[in-house]
Amino acid sequence: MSTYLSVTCIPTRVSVIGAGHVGSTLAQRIAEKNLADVILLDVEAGRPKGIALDLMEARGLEGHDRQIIGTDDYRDTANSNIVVITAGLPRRPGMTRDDLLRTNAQIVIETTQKAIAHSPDAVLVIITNPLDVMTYLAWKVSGFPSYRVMGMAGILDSSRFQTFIAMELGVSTADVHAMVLGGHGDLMVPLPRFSTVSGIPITELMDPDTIHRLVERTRNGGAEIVNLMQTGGAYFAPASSAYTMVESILCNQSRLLPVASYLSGEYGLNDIFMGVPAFLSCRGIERVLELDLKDEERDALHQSAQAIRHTLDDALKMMP
Ligand code: TXD
Repeated sequence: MSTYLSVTCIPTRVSVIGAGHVGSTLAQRIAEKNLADVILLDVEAGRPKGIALDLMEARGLEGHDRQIIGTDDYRDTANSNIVVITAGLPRRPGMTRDDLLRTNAQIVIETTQKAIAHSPDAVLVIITNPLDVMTYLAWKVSGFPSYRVMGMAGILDSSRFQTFIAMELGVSTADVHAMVLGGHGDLMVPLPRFSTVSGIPITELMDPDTIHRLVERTRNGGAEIVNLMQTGGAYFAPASSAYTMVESILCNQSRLLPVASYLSGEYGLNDIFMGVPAFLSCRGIERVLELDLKDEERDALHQSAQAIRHTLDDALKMMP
């Protein structure tokens, strides 16, 4: 009889809370790129279970052996390395902005509390809108150190800017690097000076009017897709953006990515989550990078912060 070495195999686990468009597409990306096992959770068990089974049945064709579990039971999410919160409601007819804020705030608070009870050492990645405010609430209720909580938006906004630059110049997206900071809203701050084609700032490749047009299209990137689709919003690029964060954390890549990070003095801002460049490693946010901004760029960032602060104050007032 042969003797087998007794080893404990602990698979890498990512829990995705909310099995809607973004959540299910993210689950697919994580499993099919063979990055980690995925637990997909939603309020009702049927949808996540069905999606998980569907993804499992594609494993042979996609060439991986990752486990995908669908559930409505937080116990199944235990010991996740990363918890991604995508749970939330879209705005419905007759619903005010405040109604949506209150509803999503309650959902994010509840799902964060339940998820971290079973994964106290996880890194939290928030996706639910309004993004910067929801990330703050999740951090507050989690009691986690701020480097273990972050929000996804800047990568998506930068990816949109990158696409528009590549389309305008007719060059490969691979050669374009774009940087968008600030909140995930109308006042986000695309930075042309820090956006390049093979290292050349776009300010040397395009006239100011063209850049302005691309900046405006980036700011309206989400709305452009909602208007085209009529029901629902973007989810492929958002899922790819979240995947990029998850990969950088799990693989300890230390990629420099714009993410909603907690600021305590950086850029002259305090006690707020907002999109800034940060290094993502297995610990979470390794370090926020402070760019040397021009006065007008800094002013734009502060204006964006003011808008987040305003919504955050409203959200905090609504909380019990
Ligand atoms: O850049 C970004 N951060 C964003 C944010 C880009 C795209 C989408 N963005 C926001 O993510 C969007 O405005 C929403 O707030 C979330 C999720 O978007 P998605 O398109 O995936 O929404 P869906 O398809 O409506 O899915 C939401 C799911 C749905 O299956 C609900 O049943 C579930 O969330 N849900 C819950 N799951 C668990 N627990 C609770 N309480 C719950 N409530 C709703």
